[in-house]
Amino acid sequence: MNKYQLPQDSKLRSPEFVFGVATSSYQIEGGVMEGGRTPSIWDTFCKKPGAVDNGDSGDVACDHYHLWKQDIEMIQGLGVDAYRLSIAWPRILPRDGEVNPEGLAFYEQIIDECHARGLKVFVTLYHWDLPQYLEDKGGWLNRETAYKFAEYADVVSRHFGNKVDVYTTLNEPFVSAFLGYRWGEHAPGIKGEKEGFLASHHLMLGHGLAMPVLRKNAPKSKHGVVFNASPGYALTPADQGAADYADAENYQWFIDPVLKGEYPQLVLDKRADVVPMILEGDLDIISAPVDYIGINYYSRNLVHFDEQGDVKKVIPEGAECTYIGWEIYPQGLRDLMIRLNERYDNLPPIYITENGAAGNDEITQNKVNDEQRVRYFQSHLEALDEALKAGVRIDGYFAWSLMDNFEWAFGYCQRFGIVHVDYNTQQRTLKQSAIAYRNMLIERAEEHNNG
Ligand code: IFM
Repeated sequence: MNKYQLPQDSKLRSPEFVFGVATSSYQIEGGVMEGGRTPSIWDTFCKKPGAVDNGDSGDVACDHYHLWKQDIEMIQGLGVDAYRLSIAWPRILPRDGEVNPEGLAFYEQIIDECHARGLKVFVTLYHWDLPQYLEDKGGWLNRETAYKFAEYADVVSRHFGNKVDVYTTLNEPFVSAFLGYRWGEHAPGIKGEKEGFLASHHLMLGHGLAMPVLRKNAPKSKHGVVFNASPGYALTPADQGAADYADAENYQWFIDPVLKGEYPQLVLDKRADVVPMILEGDLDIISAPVDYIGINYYSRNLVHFDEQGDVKKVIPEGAECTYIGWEIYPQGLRDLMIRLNERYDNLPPIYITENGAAGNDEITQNKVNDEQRVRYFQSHLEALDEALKAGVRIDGYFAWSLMDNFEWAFGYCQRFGIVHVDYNTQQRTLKQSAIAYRNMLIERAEEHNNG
């Protein structure tokens, strides 16, 4: 297939629907010692023996720090409407309270270049690269970090103001809190049930504190937050409770405080032993109105109760998985959208801020035939169309990722890009999945040009 097919009557064909590509700072930039940047928790974590596959780190990554201009030209060439990137906090505030003009200038040139090329800019403030100096004071286990985050949001949004089309406070607080502070698989590598839940509350508090700051400094931009979400499914009818609990911990724990001003009762009851103390007023802060929520969708959670009554995830026998081992389940995207629409009376518009597949892609004669990823995108766009037809308001879709990059604890062996990166030469090559995206977008543009 050399072009994704969109159904004839689909809202995905409308020029208002935003198609984009996404990246994050630590995963692509490199230049970790340049431009006045100081270490983040990921620089520290990568140095821990065994923490990251193959001992990889983001030291060089895709060298986007130097190649940003050609990368933006490439993004424009894909025909997308928008680019979603993140800002590295330790580039902006390399030391507590010290603003780094060089860091601001680095992102400003990117934003300006995007606009000059007709691309909207979606900026995430926190995609996991917490300054190490804040981790040294307890990181997200320290309530003070939430206030530091609001200060950082103030510095960025005072500088860029309405120039950023869409601001995102946090990317995937589930992952920051639970992989970082509960299961120890991500930076800073802390393991503890109480710690994970405490970090989650402080992250959400940071989001809530940042919202009025962003609105004041950038009144014309849109503001929101991005969640990862994998809908739960019961392995057998007797496991429905497990699926409900999986939903509660996986995404309701993070979305409910924002949209309902409360934490889900299922988690409060089951995890009463570890749920943190929530101070009076916190939930009012966290539930400040948002203009949109972003959803990152990759797969589902098929679950059952084990003999101890714990919720366990399984991959059904024979299911097709991507290279990273995640089941391909496009129907989950449609179901998730419908579940969110049913659960929240005040659901704001949704952006699918990430969706994509990992591969072990090889390049032959300058071509990358990533046919599984092509099928992945095609089937997920169809699922999205079904959700739109079921009445869910979805305003945009971003492929994860623009290019192969540092896939956290997996290092560079998991390739999520629609563009292949040769890490020896930094050569970028459009994979078949990128060509199909571009061709679909060209067709869509022609349709509009022809009225
Ligand atoms: O690479 C990550 C990204 O940083 C956040 N969402 C999931 C992606 C794939 O694991």
